[in-house]
Amino acid sequence: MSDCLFCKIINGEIPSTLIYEDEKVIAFKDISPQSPVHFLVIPKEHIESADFIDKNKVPLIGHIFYVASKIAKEQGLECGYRVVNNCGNHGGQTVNHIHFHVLGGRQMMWPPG
Ligand code: DGP
Repeated sequence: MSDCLFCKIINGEIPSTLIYEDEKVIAFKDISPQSPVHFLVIPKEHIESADFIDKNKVPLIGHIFYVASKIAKEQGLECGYRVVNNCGNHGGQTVNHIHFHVLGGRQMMWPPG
């Protein structure tokens, strides 16, 4: 989508600190890190939110979790990490291209705010 911020990052129109790329997804550092390690894993295909995951997209979402854990290991998060997907207004979603936050490098608290 031409007006989507994360599509622009995928296309290289907006710079990012890319840490992983394959044919289906990219991962890059969050511009406003909430923990010592905070990166986003996103599909190259524009999917607005978790509410728009069709049945045929289920393998792609599994791939995202696979990539998230692979990168988490590479980033030294051997003590654990949190994967977060914010969906819609009440979920706190601010960018309407589905993305999974991976946060680590400190103790996470529960419940989230
Ligand atoms: P969410 O609130 O779940 O929609 O998270 C959106 C995240 O995207 C937020 O943590 C900040 C991040 N973000 C927003 N704009 C940019 C950008 O231009 N570059 C990068 N690297 N991250 C961004």
